[in-house]
Amino acid sequence: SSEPPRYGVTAPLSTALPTENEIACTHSLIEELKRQNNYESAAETNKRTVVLQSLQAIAEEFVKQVCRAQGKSERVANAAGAKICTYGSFRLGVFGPGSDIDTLVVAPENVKKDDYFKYFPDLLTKMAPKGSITDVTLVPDAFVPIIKFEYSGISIDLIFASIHLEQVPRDLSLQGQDMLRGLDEAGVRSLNGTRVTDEILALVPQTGVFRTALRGVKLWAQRRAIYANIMGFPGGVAWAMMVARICQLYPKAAASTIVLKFFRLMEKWQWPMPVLLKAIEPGESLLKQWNPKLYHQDRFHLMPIITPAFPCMCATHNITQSTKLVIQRELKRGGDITDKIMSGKLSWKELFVKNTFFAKDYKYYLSVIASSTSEESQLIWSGAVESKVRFLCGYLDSHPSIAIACPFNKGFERQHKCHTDEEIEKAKTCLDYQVKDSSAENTEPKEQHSNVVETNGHEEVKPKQEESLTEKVTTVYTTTYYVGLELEEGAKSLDLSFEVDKFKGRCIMWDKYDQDLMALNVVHTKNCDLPDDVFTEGEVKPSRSSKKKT
Ligand code: 3AT
Ligand code: MN
Ligand code: MN
Repeated sequence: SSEPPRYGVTAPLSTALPTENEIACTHSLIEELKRQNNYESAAETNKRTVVLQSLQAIAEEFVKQVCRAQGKSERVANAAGAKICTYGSFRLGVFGPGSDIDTLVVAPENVKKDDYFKYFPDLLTKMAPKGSITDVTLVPDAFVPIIKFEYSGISIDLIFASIHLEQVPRDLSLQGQDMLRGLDEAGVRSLNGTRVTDEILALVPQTGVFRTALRGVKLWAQRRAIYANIMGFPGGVAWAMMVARICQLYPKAAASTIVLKFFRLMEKWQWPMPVLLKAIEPGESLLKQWNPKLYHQDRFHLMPIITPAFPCMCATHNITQSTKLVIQRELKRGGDITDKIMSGKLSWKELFVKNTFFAKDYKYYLSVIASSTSEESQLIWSGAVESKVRFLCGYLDSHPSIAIACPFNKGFERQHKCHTDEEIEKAKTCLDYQVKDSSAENTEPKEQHSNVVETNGHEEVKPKQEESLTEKVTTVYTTTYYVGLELEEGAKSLDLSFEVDKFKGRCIMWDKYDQDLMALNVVHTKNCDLPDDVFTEGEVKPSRSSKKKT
């Protein structure tokens, strides 16, 4: 007998073929995705292929050079080899015009991380066409050590792994636990980006259907501001696994049906039952895998979505009570809209309507403002604070007066030109961005503060002003993360100082924190006091209520 291959940990829910209407809805979904600029042209994609071929040649040369430097024979150096693998949206086949290429260099065991950071950057600029490599940034001490750069205008994230083989053939497969032998945690993490994406693709019945549905889901999640692992939402890999699971349950369905079922099943999912693409198999090595029966910390995962490659891990451990609620609310909205799309009452563009996080969803916000007086320190400081905002949200979730504490999924960068100490202090809380008006109605044109330079969105950063001889101009760089607050009914006190102090303490515990350069302020902001730059064109900023404060 020729049974069809079965995907997933349970039998499918339906093996029905798509109806004509479902196929038509899939076509209109693809049309809408095209209108939304979600696909890039064939010429652009060809450029990516050329860049990857070049990186493969550079990686091989890199390994050769290291072998020679180690005194190995020319024969050994030539046979050592290297392999360029990809992960992320490029590997999944859901990349758009602005996507980077997430790339991994696999090298034989004698080539180490230090060699990578010592040799690779120079070789890159030497071997790539002149002028095509720009903005090279080395991050050797990151969670996943990485070299970032632009190659012919394409952003590249390049990570590195050294495996236990003497030779790395171009057709090497990274599947199987054997590949992880002898690796430390960092090595495993570097390899697993590719291992996980490869597994996901292997575990869905129809790759094309999966990709189209995932494009729709990713665009929806981005527009609804519920896409960002670091802030406590699912990231790209987690959304991909959710969609993949739906594809397993409806192995013959069209993409439009997958999108609808995705909303309906994920909204009603019996959390904390995990989303699994395959059974978690015991490992041969000592590497820890997700296991709430064994590990206490795994029991706190509110929406566990588990990666399919050994060691299986939870991709959504950052999700909080509030982000879970907001995600479920959005899933409901998505399902309701998609229902109407499938019955011809709405079109797909309705699904992709921008969120109303600032324009409507909350009356009160916390502004978490990381500031610094140098651009370089601001880059690392804002990153450190960003990675902690979800903890603040977690503390707030436990506050009796707070029903929801939901972070916006990205920060807002601003620059402030300050002439006095007083102005510097104001800038650190972005008060110079707030438009003060005493009138009850907020209808007159907004005054622009002269010392404000907008850096958000597509506006260009103005060049630094010349310092005049008589006055010293200090530029304060700020990055603001917003947390929307929904109060419990009848809540009276809103003293959040305990939670805020705990959060601040956690941020400044960071070993690179420098109190002379960096500051962190958390301030209450009412919806009508939100700075203009958080609103996009066509959005109406909430106005002051007609009741005047006395
Ligand atoms: P784009 O099309 O690039 O926007 P993507 O899904 O490829 O979407 P990223 O390039 O940001 O998204 O991330 C690709 C993978 O890299 C996802 C995750 O496994 C890993 N990754 C991203 N950021 C981090 C990080 N800060 N720390 C560890 N891993 C990360
Ligand atoms: Mn990417
Ligand atoms: Mn990336």
